[in-house]
Amino acid sequence: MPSQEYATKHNDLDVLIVGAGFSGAYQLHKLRKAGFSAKIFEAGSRLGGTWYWNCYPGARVDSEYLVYQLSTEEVWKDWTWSERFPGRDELMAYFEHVDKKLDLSRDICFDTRVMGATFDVSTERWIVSTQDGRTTHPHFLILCTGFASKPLFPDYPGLSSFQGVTHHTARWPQQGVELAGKRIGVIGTGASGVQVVQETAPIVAHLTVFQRTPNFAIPLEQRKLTDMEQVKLKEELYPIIFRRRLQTRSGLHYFDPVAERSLLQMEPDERRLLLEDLWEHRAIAVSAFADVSSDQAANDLAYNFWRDTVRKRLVDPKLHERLAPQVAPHPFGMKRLALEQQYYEAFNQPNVTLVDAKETPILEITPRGVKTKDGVEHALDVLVLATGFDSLTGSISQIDVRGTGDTPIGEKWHGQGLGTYLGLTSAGYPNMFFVYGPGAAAGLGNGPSCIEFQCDWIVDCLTYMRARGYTRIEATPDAEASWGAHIEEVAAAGLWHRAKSWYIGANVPGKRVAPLLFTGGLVQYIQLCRESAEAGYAGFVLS
Ligand code: N01
Repeated sequence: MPSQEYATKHNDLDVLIVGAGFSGAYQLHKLRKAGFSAKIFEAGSRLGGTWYWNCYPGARVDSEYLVYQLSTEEVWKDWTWSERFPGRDELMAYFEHVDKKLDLSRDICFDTRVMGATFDVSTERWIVSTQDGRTTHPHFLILCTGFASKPLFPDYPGLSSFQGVTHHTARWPQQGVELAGKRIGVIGTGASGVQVVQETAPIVAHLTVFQRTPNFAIPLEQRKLTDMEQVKLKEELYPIIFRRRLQTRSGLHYFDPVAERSLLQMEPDERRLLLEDLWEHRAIAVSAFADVSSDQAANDLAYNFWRDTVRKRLVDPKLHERLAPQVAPHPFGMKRLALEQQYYEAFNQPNVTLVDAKETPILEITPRGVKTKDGVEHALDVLVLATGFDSLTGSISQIDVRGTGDTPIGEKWHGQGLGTYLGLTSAGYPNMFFVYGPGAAAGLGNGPSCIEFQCDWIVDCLTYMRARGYTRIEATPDAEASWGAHIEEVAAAGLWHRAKSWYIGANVPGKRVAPLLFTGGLVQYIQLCRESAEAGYAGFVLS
């Protein structure tokens, strides 16, 4: 059926996309190219998704520019990066470039927060409502809400009584906050906290870092890029790099040479030499050995090497046990390893205090600052909440999404456990897809690799339906149950359950604890999604 006719017959809009980050932008572009009418509703005021919201000091991507971009030639052919790991401002400029090249904004409603979506069985359309009172009836709903769009706020008593300035890193004011010469407190030492600490330590009067669990941070290995090297890469390698992204476990452009090797079975001397060499050239690979994520003894070896290396950077021996403890509080790599630049050196500065919030927990926030259990009141001007997100499911369940059974999707997931099929859909919620969310190979590797695959899969699926006159698609409960069991089974082979991470929902008080993503890697994920499509969308009912 020609696309115009399809759109007319089924009234108004084919697809409403929620969210204008990497996934929303790419999804809109590919849907329009395939002849579907599509719009994006975006709560923020500019294109960029997570990069719009996370404008805190020091925000920077930890995936290399070569893979952390769209594979669309119109976009990359005349865009030049300045750093290997671009900062937030450069990423926002990149999104402006994407917008200009793909002419996206004409189909995006900014400052439009979607509050609810209900599937109308009689029309087979979604009724989508926004905060400003608008209602839209798309045939398909695609939630490009990412894994981290619902910030997690701590519930300390007195939080609102603080008379200084308080902001969550993911709700940092777009105009910035004056920090130079002030007394700053940072709660949380995940990737966001690490970046705030290393960025602000050199400029503030005093920095107090409230750390509950140490981050096992790894050097970022930043460097400036030249225009020439990018010209050469574009001429010779870019298309190969984008193809390669889908052939590797983490969506990167290289096969990790140590991914097939056992750290445990190596001779001690050989192990030591290899770890030192990796640390020098690509430190993150210390966590990439085949057995580090699945065997505690191998994991301990990687951790011990990391611990001893980091300790050498800390001047005060009292910091050793706090930042790089003798015994790891959780397995290495089972909470996301932040990539750092001079993070540990910040703690050597006289104006930086590390508060161990396990030993002396935060009791309350007072009008003057933060009070800890030892009776100390840490006086502050600015309090930074780097406390993370209700990740993966929270991005979707913060919207009141109801399918055929009138159950909000958050209630379904809280009550019955994570129900997704292929990390793309959920049974009982027809004509709805989500990208880079729960149940997918999201969050463990390079974002745009998984995102582009999922968005292309969805466009292919809608094209298939259009060609055959199908108007409704829904995952079967059986397929969903098998996918859920598979996710659990794959995760159980690793050490994931031994860390209180957002990968398993353990970072949110009261959240059901279970694997929230597919830990088998991108290649396997792609294969399983393709198998369903090639079998005429096995696991779905089409009508
Ligand atoms: O959040 P997190 P994040 N009292 O959940 C602590 C991506 N990202 O925003 O570990 C005291 O990792 C909590 O302590 P604990 C990346 O995928 C990427 O930093 O639970 N502390 C932890 O230290 C990342 O993994 C980039 O004991 C509290 C911290 O807050 C994901 O986003 C940059 C607390 C939260 O860490 C999330 O990172 C930034 C409480 N009540 C983010 N509640 C890059 O690309 C929580 N904490 C570089």
